[in-house]
Amino acid sequence: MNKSILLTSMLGLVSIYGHAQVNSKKIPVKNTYEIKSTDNPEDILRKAVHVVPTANQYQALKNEFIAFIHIGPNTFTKMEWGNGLEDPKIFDLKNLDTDQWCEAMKAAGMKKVILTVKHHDGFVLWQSRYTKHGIMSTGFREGKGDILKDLTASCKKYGLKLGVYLSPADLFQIESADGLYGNLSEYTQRTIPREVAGRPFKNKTKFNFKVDDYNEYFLNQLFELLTEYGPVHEVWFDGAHPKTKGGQKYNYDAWRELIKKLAPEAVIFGKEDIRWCGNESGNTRSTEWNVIPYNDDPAGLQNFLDLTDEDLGSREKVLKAKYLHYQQAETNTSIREGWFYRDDTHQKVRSTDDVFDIYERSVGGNSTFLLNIPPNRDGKFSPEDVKVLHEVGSRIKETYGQNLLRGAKGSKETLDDNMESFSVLSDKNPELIYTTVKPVKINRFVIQEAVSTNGERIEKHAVDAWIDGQWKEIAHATNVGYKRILRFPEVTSDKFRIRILESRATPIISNVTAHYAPGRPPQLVFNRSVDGMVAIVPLKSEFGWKPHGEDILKNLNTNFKIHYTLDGSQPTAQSPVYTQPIAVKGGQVKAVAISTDKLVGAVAEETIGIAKKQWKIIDNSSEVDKHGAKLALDADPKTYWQTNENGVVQHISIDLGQQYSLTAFSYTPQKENGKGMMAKGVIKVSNDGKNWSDAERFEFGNLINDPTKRTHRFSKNIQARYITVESTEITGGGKLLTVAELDFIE
Ligand code: FUL
Repeated sequence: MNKSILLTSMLGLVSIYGHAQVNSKKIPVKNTYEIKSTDNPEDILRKAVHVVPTANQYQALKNEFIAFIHIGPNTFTKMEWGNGLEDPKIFDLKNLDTDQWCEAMKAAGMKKVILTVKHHDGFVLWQSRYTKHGIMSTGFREGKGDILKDLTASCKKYGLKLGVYLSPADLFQIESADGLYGNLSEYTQRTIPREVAGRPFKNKTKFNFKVDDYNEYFLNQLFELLTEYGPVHEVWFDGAHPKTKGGQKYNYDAWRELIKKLAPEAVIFGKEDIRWCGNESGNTRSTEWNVIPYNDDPAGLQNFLDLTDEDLGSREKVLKAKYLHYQQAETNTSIREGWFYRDDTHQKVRSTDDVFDIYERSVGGNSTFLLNIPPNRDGKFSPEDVKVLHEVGSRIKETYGQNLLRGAKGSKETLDDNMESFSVLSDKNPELIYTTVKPVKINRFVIQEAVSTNGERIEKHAVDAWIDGQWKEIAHATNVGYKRILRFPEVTSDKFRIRILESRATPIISNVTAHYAPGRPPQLVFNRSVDGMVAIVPLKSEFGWKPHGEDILKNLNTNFKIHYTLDGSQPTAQSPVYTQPIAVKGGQVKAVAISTDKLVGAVAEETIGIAKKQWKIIDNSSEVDKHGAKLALDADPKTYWQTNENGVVQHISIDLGQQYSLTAFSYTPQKENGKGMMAKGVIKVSNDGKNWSDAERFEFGNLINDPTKRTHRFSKNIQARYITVESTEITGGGKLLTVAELDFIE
């Protein structure tokens, strides 16, 4: 134990500075604290800073960057959500190379991989004793293949941990005549696992639970997964449900008991251990607290709600809590558009810059980064995905592998790379100063609190550099928690200072490092107006950190040029230079920023629909105040058309102004309130605006969790001047339709 640790344990928490902070009374650390009606605000704050991760949660935090794998029938049908009625034979996997997956994940610096062993369609990727709806009924290795088995072996070989995603929603069990989901079976005492002749378990543990048929099925499958593969380090329960039936309930108490016994090292996602960050786009909160207020004791909770509010754990929220519980966030997103592989031509792959940016915001924002890489129909990661994973790994190593404070003078416990030692700051003057041997050029600062022993305390902090004989603030942020990465324009100095501006108790810091990430040309995005003019602009969010009101973007503008192409080819330094919005009739636009010192940024691409200037609405089912139908065609995704709440079948008919040969159409859902998204529909065409015929049906899965623009590619070109989009199913059983934007692509 170092001196600082000894000091805290002897003194407990001391005195008050600046802002309300808790005093010396010492209480034990716990994973959950109940708030008593007699607790005053100071008592509550004291409890808040004594809420710490369990050993499993702490290990999971330390993994930082982990992988998700979505593969299943959807890989072959190109759907986001299956329907449970797929013939297993469509899962036409011929080759499988889990070593190739693991090599790439390892190169990226990932520590764990979670496989969708059963997605919502109910198809299982392992040799389960309890169903035939899965890999055993496919031609893959003559029905003997087992993806989880292959992956377990590859994980061992590459030193990766393993996790399983077992979807509670199960469309096969919902839709089949003798399906178990919601079959209203009786709750009776059942022994888990149920023995199956000829396939005994080596693990002889037995459980007795009072459950119904579907819970028994689910528990039997969990038993197989947790005893015959692994060791399993994460069990992932998705809250998404394309459908439910018969009021089916989940006996989470039984699931929890079985998991705790059979996979004692596992964290449980979607339940008490790990929560969803609230979106699937890789967005992060600027303040992510992991000490979360609850109304009921999470230890006995059956249903955990998705927590999507921007503020989950501020002091204000904490003071109203009935329970305070440590529940860390996982930032889950996909490297590709969608969770499943579709193709290598139209399905966009995130660039290295983009993935690295999400890495810094999520890992450096007190959360874990869970990145999905969907294998292709050849059972491999596609080359582009592999390239990005390798590049991200190198970027992380180059930036964070080198601590530029190494050898500096300053608090030893924060410089020793050891999460277990820490420095207790002074209450009067809560700051840390580091003096490097010689001046260093930096643009990243990393701070970690001693969360496993002393909880989350810091609410606001700033970092200064000693420049021209005085301190100059170079960055500031709110909380810290497990890890905060601060990004700022580069500075060169030999003296840096961390100032804690607000804290719930005496700040206790375990690690501090500084780094330099070479500047990169910015990522680009396209903004398109009704008349077809396309503006190419740097992505704001990446540079949205303006520590002193300096516009970093403006600085950058002088250092790079944007080049673009309109014919689908890769833009290079020889391609036209972008200076002002360009007239684009439709088709593919690609653009890249190249810096004066020849660094090439990530290529951005977008398929632009035909210009909307000539379009006229000839008919629409209804529209409500302020949400007129024309807002679906105004090229502004922030405004939207909304119909009356009178049924799932809603339509809009448009005169495109001339005949087109269309290859695809896109639907952009509104993001304001998640209401009325178009899950299914039909495209109708006409050449006179009067006589219509059905052209093609379409379906968009998973819109509620991922309300992003979706594209449906027509099976063959559609020739039309008049076109109708008609909904046939609305998300969440809704009866009104909303459309932020419609696009048609030539
Ligand atoms: C969502 C699911 O519906 C998606 O298909 C995907 O599995 C994602 C990770 O969670 O809610």
